[in-house]
Amino acid sequence: MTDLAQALAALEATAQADLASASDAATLEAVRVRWFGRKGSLATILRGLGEMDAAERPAAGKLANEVKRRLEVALEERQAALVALAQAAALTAARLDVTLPGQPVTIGRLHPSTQVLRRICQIWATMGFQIYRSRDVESDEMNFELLNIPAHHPARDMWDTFYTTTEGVLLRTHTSPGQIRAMREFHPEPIRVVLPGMCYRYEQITARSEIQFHQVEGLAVGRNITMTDLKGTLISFAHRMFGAERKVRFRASYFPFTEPSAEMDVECLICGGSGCSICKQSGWLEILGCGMVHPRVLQNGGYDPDVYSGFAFGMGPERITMLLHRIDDIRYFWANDLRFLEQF
Ligand code: 2NL
Repeated sequence: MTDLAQALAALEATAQADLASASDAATLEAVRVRWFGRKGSLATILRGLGEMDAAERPAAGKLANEVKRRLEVALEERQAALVALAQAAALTAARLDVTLPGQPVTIGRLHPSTQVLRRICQIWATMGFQIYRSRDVESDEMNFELLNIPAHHPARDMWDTFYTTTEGVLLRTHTSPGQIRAMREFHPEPIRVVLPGMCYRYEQITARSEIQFHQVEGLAVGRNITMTDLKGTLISFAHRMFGAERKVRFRASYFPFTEPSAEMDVECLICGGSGCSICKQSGWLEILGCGMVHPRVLQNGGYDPDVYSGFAFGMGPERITMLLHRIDDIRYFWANDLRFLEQF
């Protein structure tokens, strides 16, 4: 009994010293296995109890269990202490000064073409034109045939149009095919729509022409719509877009899908009409193309040209953006250069 008590006291003292000196989780785990494991010293002693006299066994067992209990408590305390130490060390290592100023958040902005595109659509919306959206991938029939652009027309050349590998499928070269779709959807009701969207042309990229760009086209179809309606509506648009004081003029032009056709100029935004390099000394800037919808195109849209008439127009927001902001190279629009984009 005394031998056992001495052995237990010695074991406890050594084990406590071991626990106290374990300075990290791995060492502590090795200590735990050494003393508490199935082949550990405590287990060996507890197993020895079985061979004792029955009279001595209860007291010895109580003593051994007390030592075991104390050592278990000491192990748990040491584990908790090591976790706390590790946490404190991690916090010190990753010290954060919450009084430092924060990282400035860079706020994105709308692309200049998007800004102008939205302004244009906003004006048309207030004038009662409904925004209509249509697909970028079109059929040859919608993009050319139904718009009165016959097979031999130069615009249908391989070098002007992105054709896909599927026969008769292409990237729209203008938003007009969407107008055919709008007419076919709404006829025989009168319609007023604007169609904003991306267009594609397979051509040399230069300071003045890109292979993809936006277009905003508009269309009004109804009974008794005249060239006077076209002029009044477009003049009203120009005054809202560029200022009520700005002069406007129409010049005769040609488009396959309108007859008669015209182009609208506004007094130069830069020089006010006195002549400068932007307007090439003419005092005028070309803003859009327009005309009375060709009877064949009306027919293709489902409207009887003997009963219905309409006007249409098309403009390029990139070109208008360039004039408004004096941007001299259209390639900036797709260059993704923040020094350019951040100016708007
Ligand atoms: C331009 C000229 C124009 C149209 C587009 C159109 C559409 C249909 C019927 C008739 Cl469905 N016309 N669109 C008409 C005249 C001119 O655009 O220079 N755009 C940038």
